[in-house]
Amino acid sequence: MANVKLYITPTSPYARVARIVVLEKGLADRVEVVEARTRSTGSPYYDINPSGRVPYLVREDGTGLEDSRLIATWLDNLDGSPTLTPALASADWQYGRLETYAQSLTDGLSVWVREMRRPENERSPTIIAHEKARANRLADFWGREISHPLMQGPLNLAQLYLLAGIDQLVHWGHGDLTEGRPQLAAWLARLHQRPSIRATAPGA
Ligand SMILES: N[C@@H](CCC(=O)N[C@@H](CS)C(=O)NCC(=O)O)C(=O)O
Repeated sequence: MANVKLYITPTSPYARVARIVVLEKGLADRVEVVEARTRSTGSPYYDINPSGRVPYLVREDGTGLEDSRLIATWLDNLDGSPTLTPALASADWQYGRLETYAQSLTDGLSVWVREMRRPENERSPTIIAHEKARANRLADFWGREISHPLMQGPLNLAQLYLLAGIDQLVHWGHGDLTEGRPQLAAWLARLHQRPSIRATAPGA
């Protein structure tokens, strides 16, 4: 029976990371996924999570956890054998370096998508240009670094943040960062075959 609640929106890349972890760890029976109404004045969701952001997880004892990394780490540790959240400070710091670069791309793309969803006369060309340039620099970085064994090996959060960011951009019709980056495209196509990733695709 589901006694943990995970608040999401269907298109949030951060919520998607948490949803994939629920599926990958076989926790679908224990975690109820609830759609939250974000970004709307007076939403009842603000009484549940005052920050108004998703993902947000409420444990059996009523404790609420915000932030995809914290939530993913909590879920990954429930069975006592975490697999998806290697410590940021592990060995030579390569994992932490990759995860934070992946999150940096997704953070920037979220800002970009938010701007593009505003009515045209409310958009900031400066922010759009800034995020576009950042995304292109980081996409070049990922075009090279995607061959790193940690990105090609067993699933981890670095891979999930990168995937969720790239897919989010395509979903809103703002371009495909894998275009002209064949290794990145091949990596993404491989991940798209996983059931947890298909089930959580924006708009699925
Ligand atoms: N660092 C947070 C970011 C969460 C976040 O910004 N979520 C967005 C959706 S993509 C949100 O809830 N926006 C609603 C709002 O800003 O009110 C995480 O990793 O969970």
